[in-house]
Amino acid sequence: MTAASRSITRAVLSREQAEGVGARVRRSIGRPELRNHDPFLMLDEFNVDKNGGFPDHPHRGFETVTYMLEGQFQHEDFAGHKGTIGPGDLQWMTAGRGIVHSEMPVKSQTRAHGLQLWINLPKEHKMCEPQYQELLDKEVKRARPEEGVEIKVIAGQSHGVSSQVYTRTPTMYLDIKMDKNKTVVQTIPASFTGFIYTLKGTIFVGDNAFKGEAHHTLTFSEDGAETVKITTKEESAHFVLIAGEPLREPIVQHGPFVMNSKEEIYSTIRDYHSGTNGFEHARDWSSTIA
Ligand code: FJE
Ligand code: FE
Repeated sequence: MTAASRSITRAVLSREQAEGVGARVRRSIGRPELRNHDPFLMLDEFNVDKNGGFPDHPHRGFETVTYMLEGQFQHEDFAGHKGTIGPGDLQWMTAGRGIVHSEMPVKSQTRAHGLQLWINLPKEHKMCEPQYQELLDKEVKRARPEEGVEIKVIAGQSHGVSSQVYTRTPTMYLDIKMDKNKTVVQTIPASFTGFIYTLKGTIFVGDNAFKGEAHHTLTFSEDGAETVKITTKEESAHFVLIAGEPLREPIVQHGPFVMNSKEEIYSTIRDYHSGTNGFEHARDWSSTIA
């Protein structure tokens, strides 16, 4: 007997909205209907032309995972860390106690398209040293459970393939491409919450084949089922499956600062403005790419 699949509890369409400077995002997690899908704070599918971007801004208390689909993005932070990521590459940034950075498309490009996920950090990691884990497309391992199904294992495990990314909040992040008329059954830890965000095509999820079209967030039931079954019919599909262990801690968010209490937010704003407790480099810094 095969175990029951997680089912879909809701489907929410993400329409484009303005964000950053001249950027457009389809917000998945983080929109009013999908606030704080613990441990996830935000998922944006971004489209930025060469004149837009996300110039100098801070973060504290969580991680940002930037995954490029098309075009090139450059980043530069207040400690001199910089780089460029292209199609299929990813940057897993642990902001911890503090990062100030700029995230901008490479100017010669016409458009940069990708996903940015915000993962909350547990209390004991919120003030950790910042860390970057950068992976090029060719370094991300693939699972191929059958012909016509390709699973890029960005975080966690799929069909015997494990990601090398270190997660402080246990997270599964899979980029899945399926030809038409395929089925994949993915194992998910019973305690994880999760969702699918669809990029292209139409998929059918769970034992009752819930239909999900492009640019929708499909949230998983929290019933302890340890698999999710996904099928394609007449169309091929491309989507991401994201799941994680809920932290079950208080969340107090003030824009790019996410802490456990109001007092911690007040001290974060003080630290940012006075350049203390991790924001020392913020004192006279401005990026060269913004
Ligand atoms: C922002 C704080 C932020 N979506 N998608 C406040 F951190 C941001 C921000 C982003 C962002 C960056 C990328 Cl590369 C992709 C994103 C929000 O940097 F827009 C606001 N308003
Ligand atoms: Fe940022």
